[in-house]
Amino acid sequence: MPEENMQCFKTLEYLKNSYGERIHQISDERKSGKKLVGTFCLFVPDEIIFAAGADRVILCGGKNDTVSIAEQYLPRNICPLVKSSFGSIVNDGCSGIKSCSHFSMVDMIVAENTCDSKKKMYELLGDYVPTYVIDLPQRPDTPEALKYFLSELEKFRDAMEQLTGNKVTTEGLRQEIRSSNETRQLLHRLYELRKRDPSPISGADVLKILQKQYFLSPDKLKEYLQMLINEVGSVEPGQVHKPRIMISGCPMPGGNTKVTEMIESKGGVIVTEESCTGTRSFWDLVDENKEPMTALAERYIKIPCSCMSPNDRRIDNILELAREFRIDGVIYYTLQFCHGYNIEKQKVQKALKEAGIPMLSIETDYSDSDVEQIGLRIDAFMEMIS
Ligand code: BJ8
Repeated sequence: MPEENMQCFKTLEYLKNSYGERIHQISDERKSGKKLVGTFCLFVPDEIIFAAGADRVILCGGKNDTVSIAEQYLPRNICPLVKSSFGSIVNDGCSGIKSCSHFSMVDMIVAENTCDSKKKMYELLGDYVPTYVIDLPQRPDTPEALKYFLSELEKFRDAMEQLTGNKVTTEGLRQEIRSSNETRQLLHRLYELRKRDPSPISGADVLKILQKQYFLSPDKLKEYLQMLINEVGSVEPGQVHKPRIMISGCPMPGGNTKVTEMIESKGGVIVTEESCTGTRSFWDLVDENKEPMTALAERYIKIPCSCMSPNDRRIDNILELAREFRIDGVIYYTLQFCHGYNIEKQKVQKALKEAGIPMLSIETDYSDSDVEQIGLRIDAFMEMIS
């Protein structure tokens, strides 16, 4: 956050320069025959990809400049995340817009059946990159759903074995589960520090590392997280209370920092995010005592994405986070044309009202056209909750 009395963390400076290093690592890996998998969603278990000896990068687009490329192929009225992602992949450079190098390096996309826009985008992406789709059951609380999801993960494991030529062993999966749980625990420690009042780190700074969570290698991510925790943990306790904000709703992939920065430039501090670039990505651990494939299926099917129905688990999580992080107000953040999160807003609003927690709803895209109008609404909200 570009605010006086906020710390500058060295870790985030190093993180800023991590892109080139990671690209070198990936190209060296590819030269030695290692496969690279691209993903778009939390429902794809990293553990299976790594246990097969492949690497992975996230392909979700958060930049506005590739949206116009996608609009040559896709309808305008779909969410900017899908358009930006698609635009980055199909961009042939003729438009003069440069896509990040990793979009052109993946050997296979591993997709999932979540929202309609993504499902249909994956059908088109198959023309550009081999695309494997995990079929996700969307009524997660039934025993049949778990059984079906487990069978889908088994098929996915087989597909990874075929791609890499490596066998996924039970021991390999156990090791990857332990490793991913270590990352989740580090993120819990970082979020524990955000419970202080005032928070020793801004939401904009936490977002920088969360946007790289599925881009960096797991080892590098752990190294950065540990460094950041050390730095944040040694910040002197501050005195000035700022309105404590929770963001809830759509993810904010790399390149998209608009609303986060606006909230914090208006005097609030984001202390937690109920989002896939937030707690949804790490809150639950995988049970290390169970048979690994079953444990993965049980953990991943519970992710409270709005593509699930019913999705009451999400409301419970929001209320729990609001209590734990002593939230003064929630900013409900949706991307335009994201029907799932837009419709679920009604239930979230009702639950927060009953709990006496104020909420402001912001629906936006990746452009700057609405910055002034959103700024005025955030100003009024801050005044109300201060
Ligand atoms: S688990 S939130 S990463 S699907 S914003 S593309 S939902 S129309 S990103 Fe997501 Fe997985 Fe769910 Fe998380 Fe569709 Fe909405 Fe666009 Fe979205």
